[in-house]
Amino acid sequence: MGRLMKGSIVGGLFLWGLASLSGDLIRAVSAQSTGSISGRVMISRDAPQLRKLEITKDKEKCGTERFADDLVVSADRGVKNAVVSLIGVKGSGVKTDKNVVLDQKGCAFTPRVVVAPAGAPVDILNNDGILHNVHTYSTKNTPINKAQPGFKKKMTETFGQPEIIKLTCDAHPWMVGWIVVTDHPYAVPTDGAGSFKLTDVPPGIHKMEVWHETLGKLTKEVTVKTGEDAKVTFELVKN
Ligand SMILES: [Cu+2]
Repeated sequence: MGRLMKGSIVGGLFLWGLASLSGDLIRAVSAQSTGSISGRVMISRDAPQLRKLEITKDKEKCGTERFADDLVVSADRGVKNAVVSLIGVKGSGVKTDKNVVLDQKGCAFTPRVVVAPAGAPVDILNNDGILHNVHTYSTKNTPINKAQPGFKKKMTETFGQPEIIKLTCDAHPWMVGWIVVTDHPYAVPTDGAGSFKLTDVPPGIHKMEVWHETLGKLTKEVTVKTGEDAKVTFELVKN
């Protein structure tokens, strides 16, 4: 190998090393210039008794015994499927390249609540192999009312305007879901423990909102500091 070639390989490796180092540095700096918010959404009193749903058809796919999942509460009062978001904040753009997936599984929307960036494709799946009929109730986005026969495994829809959209199935009256369309990346549903985490939040004082389909809304103010995780607990009142 000639000296020149050897030199250029070494030089190339050096430059590559420098480039990856600067990439790491940029990532580290941007992580350091933001903070995060984590916490839980709780209910003010013990969970109410589960309500039994009446399954009237397609029992081989839908099952015979189902309980309502409009209010799912953990043993220590954490509320699942609430959406925590920042309000009045402009993000650095929402990522619309990844499809949001909403399945119809065992005659239930799964997950029941999804967050969808405005303009992002939402794949509505039907793996039950039976007729579902997706029906949305929206005012800012054009409502959808479409039959999805068993053979149609996927329908892709987009929602351009921020809005909380209720979703039902006209074939199975107990099926309810929600698509929360946002124009910023700071929105997330709570998990089974009622926990949430918002990351890459710009430092400053932010107004936060939690929404839950049966417990309503609550707002709070939070101060986010660079490199720190602000803790917030919401307590939604169940009358
Ligand atoms: Cu259905």
